[in-house]
Amino acid sequence: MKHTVVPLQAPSAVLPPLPSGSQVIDNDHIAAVFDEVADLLDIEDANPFRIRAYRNAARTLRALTFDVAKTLSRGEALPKLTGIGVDLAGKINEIVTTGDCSLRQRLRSTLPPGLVGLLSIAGLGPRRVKNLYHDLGIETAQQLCLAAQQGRIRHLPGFGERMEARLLSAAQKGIGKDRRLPLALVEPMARRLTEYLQQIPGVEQATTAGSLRRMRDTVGDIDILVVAAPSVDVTTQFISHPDISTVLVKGHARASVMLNSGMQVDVRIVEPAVYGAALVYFTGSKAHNIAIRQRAQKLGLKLNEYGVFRAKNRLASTTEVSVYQALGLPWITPELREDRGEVAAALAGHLPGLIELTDLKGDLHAHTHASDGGNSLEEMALAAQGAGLEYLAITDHSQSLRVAHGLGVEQLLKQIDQIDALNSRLQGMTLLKGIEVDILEDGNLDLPDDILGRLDLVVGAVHSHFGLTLRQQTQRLLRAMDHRYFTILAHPLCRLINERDPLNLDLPAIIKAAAQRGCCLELNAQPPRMDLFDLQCQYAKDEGVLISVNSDAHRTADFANLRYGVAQARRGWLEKHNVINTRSLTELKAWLVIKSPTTFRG
Ligand code: DGT
Ligand code: CA
Ligand code: CA
Repeated sequence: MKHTVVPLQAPSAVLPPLPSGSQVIDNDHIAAVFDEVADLLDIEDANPFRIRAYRNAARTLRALTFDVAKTLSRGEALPKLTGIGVDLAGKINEIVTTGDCSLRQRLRSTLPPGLVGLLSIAGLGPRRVKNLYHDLGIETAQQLCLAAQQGRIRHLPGFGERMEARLLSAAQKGIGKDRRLPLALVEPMARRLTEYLQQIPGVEQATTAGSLRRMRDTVGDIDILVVAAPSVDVTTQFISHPDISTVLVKGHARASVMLNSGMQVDVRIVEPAVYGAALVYFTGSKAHNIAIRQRAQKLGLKLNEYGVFRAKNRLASTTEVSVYQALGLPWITPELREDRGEVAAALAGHLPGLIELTDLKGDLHAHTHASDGGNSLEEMALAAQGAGLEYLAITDHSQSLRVAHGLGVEQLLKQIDQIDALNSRLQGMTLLKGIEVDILEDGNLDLPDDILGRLDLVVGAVHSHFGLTLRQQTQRLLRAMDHRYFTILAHPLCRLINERDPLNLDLPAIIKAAAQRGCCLELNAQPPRMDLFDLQCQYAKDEGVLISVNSDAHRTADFANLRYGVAQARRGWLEKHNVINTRSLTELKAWLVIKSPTTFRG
């Protein structure tokens, strides 16, 4: 992930847009352009002398007592200035006459667009941005927050725990304003608040509700339900939390605030006696609440956030189980509460037996430092084992993905040997040989058949040409899936939450094709991906397609993300048998053999 081949959009501006060529540009502005060029060259690891030349020139320009643009507009030549030779004088001319400098434009268009934005985060200079990008693949403020929350930044040379905390707080500023954030990013924000609330004397419990409790892939705002006696003043203490920037509402039984991150938080305080009913209500979804209220009406009952009532008589309110029971329903897990048939299924006794994290026996998509990962084969194997898995497929990138140091045939052959050698030493963990092979623009795969045929499995993925038309993109994927060694389509939609839209695809056609060809579709558990979406998993399941819930781990810590994948799978109604990597290694190997070319190729 964090492949640098995101489509090149207009980079977010650090500088104000440059005036058009006809306007006069002052020395400070030219200096700012040179400073940015120096920053960008620094991130690009350019020659230090060249970088210093731009910084020195910027300093010289700021110290001048005359206006460069005015001099040039009078048709006069610039006097000889310290540190500004022919080349830089030409650049000054270019900025003054065209309004911009082509070098700056080129640098901005070849570096991931988010990097320029990272430079504006307090505490981050080009050197640190470069380290974050090269060592952890961090390109955007959102990715920086996620990495900081996971404690991955402190280990970089020259960073440390305090710097990580400072960067997290700086990078979070405003990130959640006007947009939904990935679940994994919001969870720790909510945890800090619930832990704080929990410590307030008289508070019995503080629980997250809303979309966060339903484990939706993105969260609009944080909802917290607090249980306390009415005599306890919860909100006065709550609003003194350091993460809070603005108090929107403050009453005795509720508060709404904005965090520094721009996320809104709604807190409701209830008495223990109505906890269950309130939790059902504030967990939602709204659509589910409406569906169960209709169920209550059918039974001649009334349902609200205080309980289930027959006339004035309260039948249930203390626990969620009792509330559902009073409606003649079994307890419904929060992930299913979306009004997508769960009430009817509950009534009929047909609620799915949803997959659990402990059902996963392996992971079929992971990287090592052979491509853009951060750890060795052995480190990844041991970390996967530590996460409770018995097998792990190593699927580094293929050659055409140059920014991720994709593997060519020779390197892959070498890795195959390394995996064989390591497998003979490992106990209770088996590495499978795979590749995350690029699906090229025409639907061909990025490596020849004779090498793909030597692997245990082939994970195909799109990392370029995101903007094809619906027809072209669909044909491209169908063609790739036709390939005789194709096993799993990775992150089928290629979306990155808040950063890249899903591909333009005829997904039902892809799902049908997967069913016919016996390919799996991936549910990629990286927090910014979460791809397939929940509804699409449900659709794939109905069409008989197997899903592979994969971490796409680039580092040992990434196996922790499998939790989010399983949550999304549960939201998609998936049961253990719908997910290929719940199978034991023996069963999986048998399936991979059956899927082998001779049997499978139609
Ligand atoms: P979000 O914040 O957009 O990620 O999604 P939710 O589901 O957390 O929505 P939110 O925060 O507006 O409301 C939290 C829960 O409160 C929601 O899931 C159900 C309940 N709720 C809010 N407004 C209404 C309403 O007008 N009617 C009903 N029945 N329930 C509501
Ligand atoms: Ca919410
Ligand atoms: Ca809310």
